Parts: sequence; structure tokens; C-alpha cells
Amino acid sequence: MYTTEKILVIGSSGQIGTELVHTLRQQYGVDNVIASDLKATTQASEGPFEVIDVMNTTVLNDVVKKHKITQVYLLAALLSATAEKMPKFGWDLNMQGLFNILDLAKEKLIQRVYWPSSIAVFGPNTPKQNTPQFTVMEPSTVYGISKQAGERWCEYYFNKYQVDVRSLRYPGLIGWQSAPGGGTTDYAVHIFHEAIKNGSYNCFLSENTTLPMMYMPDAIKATIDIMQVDAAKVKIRSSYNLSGFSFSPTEIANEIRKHIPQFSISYSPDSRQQIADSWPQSINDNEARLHWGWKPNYDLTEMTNDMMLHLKNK
Ligand code: NAD
Ligand code: AKB
Repeated sequence: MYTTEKILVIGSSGQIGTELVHTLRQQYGVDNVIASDLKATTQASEGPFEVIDVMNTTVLNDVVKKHKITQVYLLAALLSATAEKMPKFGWDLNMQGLFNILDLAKEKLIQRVYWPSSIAVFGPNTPKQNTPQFTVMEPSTVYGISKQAGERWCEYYFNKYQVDVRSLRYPGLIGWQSAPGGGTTDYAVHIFHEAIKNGSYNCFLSENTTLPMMYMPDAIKATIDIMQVDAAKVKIRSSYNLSGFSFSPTEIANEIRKHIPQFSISYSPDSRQQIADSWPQSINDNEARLHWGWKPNYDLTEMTNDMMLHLKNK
């Protein structure tokens, strides 16, 4: 498509960035999508790439001006399990990184910002089933606290400074193209790799821990959709609930057994169990559906079929 957009993806070598950059380049053209991360990876040979630490405002400003960036997708963050090990660093990165980008937009150096939130904004006092958009939010992890504060700041910058910032509360994301980066839902990716490699998996969550999840192609579609829709349709400027499907380790193991009948799973819950227990089991995303037409394409069976197909070929 013809475009006047120049897009910068920060944290592009991670689980989401790897797939997002690929799809954005298909849509906007390779040269209009600048990937960036702390270090150059193989991505650097596939198109424009800049080494950026999101905490370094000088480098950030230089890159934005050099490429005449119009939109930023900010993916750099510490996820739930890693942030619990380094709470102060997690808070600093997740909050200051966001401020640095929101301020670029406030100064009109960029026109639009995407920043992901998470189901981690919810906490133990939130209704667990069909969790609504607006409800009790008392996150008990540093990651969840940073995401909830981030949501408040996004809405504040929109209301006070007309910053066009858009956000989704992703559930746990599952994909075959990239590895997850330190979250509580990572087991749902590891399980596929171990099932294919070893025929067994030792899960760090207990067997009946149900969590909201989504297949990566749906997450990428939602992300690009909300960034492309008319501003008037984005009526929530904190972050939108987004739902795919929910399952427990037992349920996904049963799906995998349809492909690998001898697959076995064991359970050794660790500190991530407590995080998972504080999160919802299913999400109500009516507002996203009503406001900008969100609809997922994959359920658990379809995702498992597609994961198996790609990972076995790999
Ligand atoms: P990830 O950990 O896989 O990737 C993050 C990337 O950011 C890494 O490549 C890392 O090198 C980079 N990074 C870290 N510090 C940086 C810095 N100072 N400057 C520049 N880059 C830096 O994470 P992800 O899974 O791709 O998640 C991206 C975003 O989506 C995060 O905000 C995360 O909270 C959110 N999210 C992810 C999920 C999920 O299931 N993956 C779910 C909910 C929300
Ligand atoms: C994590 O487990 O930390 C992420 C998330 C749901 O935000 N996958």
C-alpha cells in the first residue's frame, strides 16, 4: 500500500516484535519500518535497524528525527516473572520507557503511539470469569502495577496533550516464530517445543491453572487494526480488553496428544504459580468488538494444529 508513515518498533527482537516487524513490513514496505533493540540481531540484515536503548532519550530523539518517524510501537519491557526478580529495574524500564515515547508524541515529533498493556493489570480481587473492561484492578505484581500505571498515563496524555496513544491488554501470547521473554504464560509456548523434541514437558504451573491466551497472528492483527482505525473509534485511551481463548495446562496437553499421542506432562509449580493465580481466567472484550470491530480467528484447536504444522516443519 502507498504510505506516508515511517514506523519505529522498539524492542523489535522479542516475542511480539519479531512477528510484528515482519507483518508491518509486508503492509508498509521494508524501508518504512525501522526495527530497533538493545543489540543488533539477524533482523538487522532484513531491513532498517537501529540500536536503541529506550531509556536513552538522546539516541531516541536522533533516530526519530533521522528517519522522520511518524508512529512508534513500544514493546521494550520486563515481563511478569523477570520483573518479580528485579522489581525496581522492572518499574524503571516499564515506566520511563513509556514516558520517553509519550513525551516525543507530546512534543509532536511523532503522531501515533502503540503501547501494550496486559491481563496483569488485574489482581486477586478482580472477577476471574469473563473479566469486564471496567472493574476492580488491584495488581499484585510489579509488572501489573507498571502496566496499570502505564494505562493511566496513556489516558492522561491523551486527555491533557491530545497524544494519539492506543493500547491493548494482551493475554498470554503463543507463536512459533519467536521465543517468549520471561512471562508467566511462557509455558504455553515451551510445551510445544518440548512435546516435539522430547515427548514430555514439566510444567511450572499446576494442572488446572486456567489463563486467557491468544495465538500470535490474532494479536498481530489486533495490534495493527487498532493502529489503523480512525481515531474517533478508539474510545478507550487507557487500554482495551482483548480475548482469544482460555485453557489450563491439562487442556493444552490433551490438544497436543491429538498430534503426539504418547505426550506426557508433569507439574512442578514454582513462584510463577502465585502470579498466575492472581490473574483472570477469561476476558470480556465487548468494547473492542463494538468500537473497532475486533474478532479473533483462532481457538485452541486451530492454534494447536497451526503450531504443530509449523514447528514440525521447522
Ligand atoms: P520480549 O521480552 O520478548 O521482548 C522485549 C524486547 O525488548 C527484547 O527484545 C529486549 O531486548 C528489548 N528491550 C529490553 N529492554 C530494552 C531497552 N531498554 N531498550 C530497547 N529494547 C529493550 O517481550 P514481548 O513478549 O515481545 O512483549 C512486548 C510487550 O508486550 C511488552 O510490553 C509486554 O509487557 C507486552 N505483553 C506481552 C505479552 C506476551 O504474552 N508476550 C502479553 C501481554 C503483554
Ligand atoms: C506474562 O506472562 O508476563 C505476559 C503477560 C500475560 O503479560 N505473557
